[in-house]
Amino acid sequence: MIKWKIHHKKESVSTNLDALAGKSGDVFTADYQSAGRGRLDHKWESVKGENLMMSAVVAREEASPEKVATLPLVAGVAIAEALKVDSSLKWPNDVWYKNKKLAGVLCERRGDNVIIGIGLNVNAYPIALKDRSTSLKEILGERQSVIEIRDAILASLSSFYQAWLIRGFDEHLRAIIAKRDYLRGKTVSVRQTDDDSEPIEGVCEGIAEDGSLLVGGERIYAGEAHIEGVR
Ligand code: BT5
Repeated sequence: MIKWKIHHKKESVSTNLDALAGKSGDVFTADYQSAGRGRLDHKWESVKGENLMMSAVVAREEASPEKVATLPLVAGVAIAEALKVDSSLKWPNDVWYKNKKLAGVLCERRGDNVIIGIGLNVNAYPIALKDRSTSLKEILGERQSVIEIRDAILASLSSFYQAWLIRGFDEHLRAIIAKRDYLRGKTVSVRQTDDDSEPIEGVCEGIAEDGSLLVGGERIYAGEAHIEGVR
């Protein structure tokens, strides 16, 4: 088990920025982020004091960039397995409950480390995103302890991360992910991040051994997937 060391702030700009000063095993948390980040130029919205925002630092070790590409999925499944709700994983880095987003993961490679940023709506979701986000409180009907959930996720992250370091993105891990795969079997439209091409549309066949999304026989490495009727 990784022995995590927590560094908490009431207010941060972004815990992923705080984590730049960390070493392997450090975890940076905050009650509020003034400029929480998602992928690309997306924002991660805070609701003061209500939710989990944390960035765990792990050693990159000998993990190749290709291998690190599967880490957001490993973090996502670690979150999903730690929660007491039946959540799904939405490629590449989200945890959803039914048709709403519950948590997001932002992994960044920095020097010898990877920063695993996790935002999870524990007791509130941003009002402006009410049509497409939810919280554990909304699902379970009562307030949840942010600290208990933080600790459950860190324990789960520790075991999934260590298994991944040893065995990689193997069949066993992929089978756990496949059971929670939100997109598999659905007709999706995926806007690719790296080019200006038309979105790829087709039935999603799941996630491949390199972490890419399989749609209509094509492998998609970075992008945003949409299902008709769901924002
Ligand atoms: C993510 O990006 O989902 C990654 C979010 C990672 C946030 C954590 S918090 C701790 C650490 N420090 C940081 O600064 N970041 C990490 P992406 O897939 O790009 O999704 C971003 C999109 O999710 C936004 O464009 C909104 O549509 C939506 N969103 C923003 N805040 C949300 C929230 N609290 N709940 C649900 N959806 C949200």
